Amino acid sequence: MGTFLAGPILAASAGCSTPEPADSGGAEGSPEPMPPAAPLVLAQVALPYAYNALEPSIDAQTMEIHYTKHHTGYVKKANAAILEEGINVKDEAELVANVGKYSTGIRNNVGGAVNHNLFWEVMAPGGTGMPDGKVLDAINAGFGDFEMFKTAFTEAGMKRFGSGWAWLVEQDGKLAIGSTANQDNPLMDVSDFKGKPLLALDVWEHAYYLKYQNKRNEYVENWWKVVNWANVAKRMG
Ligand code: MN3
Repeated sequence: MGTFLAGPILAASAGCSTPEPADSGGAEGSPEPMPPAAPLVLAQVALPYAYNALEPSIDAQTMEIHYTKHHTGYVKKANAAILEEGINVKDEAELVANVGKYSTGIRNNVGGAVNHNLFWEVMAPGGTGMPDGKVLDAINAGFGDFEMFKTAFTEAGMKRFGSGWAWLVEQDGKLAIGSTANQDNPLMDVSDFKGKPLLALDVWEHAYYLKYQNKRNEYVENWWKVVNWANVAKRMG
């Protein structure tokens, strides 16, 4: 019997080594209990570049700790909580969109897993220069020009008190800027800022403190140099 590998989502599957929960009785009142579906396993994306590849904007030590400790931790805790709480959803999108039905641990750790998967992919060594084409058109239409967009997005990151994220999202074909607290994501039912994420900036202190200490503004200013606009374009509908 061969190993079934459908892609990176299954690469981290813990299905074989994880014991079944003791109470596998299925839903109450089901006449014929279905065999339990394999639980959702969230994957941590491979970092698309080396830890030092975003220097000098983001230092190698911060990247390594951020990826291997913080992000890995969120993914592990999310997957443990999915099993522990017996969550039965068809995919990550369904879980994110209904996260309010579950525990705070699910909300925080699933958010941490998903948000960082996006964060790594919207950065690239040396950045990709200015956005162009449909991204620039949408930015100009939404915010006036690129500088005005940059100012508004930076402000969203700077004004987020404590830990959270700044976002560029698509809402009904238009772009919007906002921020969320903690690990909330604009696709979550519980988020007070909603939309389809195109660009994300982590403004938790763990994302910048080793290099920038309390100077979040310097971190954000240097982060613009590593934005992967090509990926933002891919994400746009
Ligand atoms: Mn982080």
